[in-house]
Amino acid sequence: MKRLVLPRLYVILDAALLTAPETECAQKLAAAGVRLLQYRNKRASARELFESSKGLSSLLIPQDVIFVLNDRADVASAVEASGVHLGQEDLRAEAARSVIGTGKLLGVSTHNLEQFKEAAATSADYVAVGPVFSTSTKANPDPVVGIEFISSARALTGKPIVAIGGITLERAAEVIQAGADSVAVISDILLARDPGQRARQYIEVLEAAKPAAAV
Ligand code: 3NM
Repeated sequence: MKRLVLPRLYVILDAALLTAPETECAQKLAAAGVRLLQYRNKRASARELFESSKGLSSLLIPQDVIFVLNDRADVASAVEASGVHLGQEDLRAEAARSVIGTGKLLGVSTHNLEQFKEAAATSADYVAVGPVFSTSTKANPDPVVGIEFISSARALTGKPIVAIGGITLERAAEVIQAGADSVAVISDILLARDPGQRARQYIEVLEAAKPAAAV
C-alpha cells in the first residue's frame, strides 16, 4: 500500500485565537506555502461550523491545500473537506470512517501509549500524539507526554505521526528528529506578528530537519 506522506507543517486554525476572519488567515497561510490546515472551533454551533468550514473548504481545496475539520465527521463530509480529526471523545475511528468514506483523511488524537496503540490499529491515516510540551492553548490538556513518547510511538507504527502541544519554531526540528512526520502548531503561528512569515520559517526549518530512521 502506498504510504501517506503528510506535509511536515500542520497548522491548526483555532477559532479562539483568530483575530481576523478564518478565510483571511487561511489564505495568508496558504500563500506562505502551508499545505495542511485544520479548522478547530470548540464553541460554534453545527450551523456556524458548517458555514465557516464551507468557506475554508471552497478556498483551500482548489489550491491543493489539505483541509481537515476538527471533531465533526458529519460537517467535514457535508463541506467536502479533505478529512476529519478526532479527539478521544468524538466518534470512534470506524464510525467516523463510515461517515467520511475511504478516500478521505482520518486522524486521531492520542495522549498515552494505550490510546496510541488503539488508534494505530484502526483505519486512521495518521495518529497525533500530545501534548509533547506544555501548552496553554487547549483547555484541560492531558499530561505532557514528552519528546521521548514520540520515539516510543515511532517504533509501533508505520503510520504518519503528528506531534502537537507547545511546539515552537525552536523545538520543531527536534520533534521531527524524534520520529514525528509532522508538527501541529497553533499559538506559535497564529499569535505571531506575521503568521505567514512565521509559517515560512517553520517550512524552512522543517525541510532541513533530519527525520528519524524509517520503521
Ligand atoms: N491538542 P499550541 S495540545 C489542540 O495534546 C491541542 O492533543 C493537543 O496548541 C493534544 O500549538 C493542543 O498552541 C494545543 O500549543 C496545541
